[in-house]
Amino acid sequence: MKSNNIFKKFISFSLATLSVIFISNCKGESNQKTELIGLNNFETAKITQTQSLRNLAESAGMRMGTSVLINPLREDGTYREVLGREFNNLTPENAMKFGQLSTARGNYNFADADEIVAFAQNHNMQIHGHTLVWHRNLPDWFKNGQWSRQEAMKILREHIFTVVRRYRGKVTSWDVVNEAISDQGTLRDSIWLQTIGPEYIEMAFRWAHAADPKARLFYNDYNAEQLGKKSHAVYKLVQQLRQKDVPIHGVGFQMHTSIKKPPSSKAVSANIERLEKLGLEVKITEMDVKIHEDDKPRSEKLAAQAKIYQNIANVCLKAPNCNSLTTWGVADHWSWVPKFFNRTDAPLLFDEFYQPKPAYTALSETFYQNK
Ligand code: 9MR
Repeated sequence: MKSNNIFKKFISFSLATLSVIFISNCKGESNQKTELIGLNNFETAKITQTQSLRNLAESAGMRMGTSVLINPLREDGTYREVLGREFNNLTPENAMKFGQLSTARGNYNFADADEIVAFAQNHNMQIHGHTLVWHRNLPDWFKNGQWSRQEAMKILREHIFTVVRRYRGKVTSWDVVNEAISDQGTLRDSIWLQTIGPEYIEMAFRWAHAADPKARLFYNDYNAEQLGKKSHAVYKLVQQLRQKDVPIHGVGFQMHTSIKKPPSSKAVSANIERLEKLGLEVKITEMDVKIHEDDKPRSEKLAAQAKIYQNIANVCLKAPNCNSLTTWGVADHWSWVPKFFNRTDAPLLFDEFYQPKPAYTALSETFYQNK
């Protein structure tokens, strides 16, 4: 149970030893566990039941998620195995974006998204849909067209209804609007703002709610996790939405971060807390921690990275309105980071051989301690 530490008393062995269990287990050597650490039967049974990250997270009252890409899901058996074993929340990294789904007006290809949804259902995972309204990854036919306000509204409404209706009852929560605030804390100048005006945001939430009244609806953004210009603007936006009775249930903190600029736990907590007072949930939706900018030895960088994951998990565990932590990718070689920044990096929980990294162990320990 969240914020219940009664099982702490079982942690009579060192955290380092605990890491051995998880790592050996991930390598499929779970039968060596008892000999490795000399636990009594009761303690061993406890760990065996909760050995994957998703199980550990669940017993701490949280969900452990990752984004998923269609290519490795189709082509890489190890990817599928790690995905199904370690995570119980899935966010399609690209497959549900407007630009991926729609090749011509009114024309949708749901093959990739359907496959991801089927995988999640077969593995008893929840799906966080991403994302209905964004200024990027739009279809060319829409980007290149000239639209009146009425037409743009019709397009947005049709898009939201088509996608949300298809996955009604399957997608538990949606990033309805993504990154609508600029880094300066103003409304981002996007095609949606230009064609429809600022009301596109509340329209999107209302339409998503009408299409699936049970889905939990989120506003999602980056660099708005701590207190500052941008997060204040996000706060103001969602506060206004609440005041207008717009159906919004939470805010996604993307949490793309790095060991050079680690987020302050205190500031993230304060931000989560003020959103709680508005009656809003928070999800950590796209976490990754870059290590490239630092010249220290790799082991030190991985330890610093582990600490950041652990701190954010702790912040979320302590907050009654934060129950989910999602990483933006399963393993380092599938991360968007090296491609986007054009340099090598290792921002995720598993390395390119799908071996768990210190960050994985740190999260496991944190969830275990918070059962
Ligand atoms: O990781 C995603 C990458 O594969 C795509 O090319 C890109 C454009 O669609 O989007 C990346 O994911 C972004 C997410 O959708 C929104 N927040 C920032 C993420 C990283 O850019």
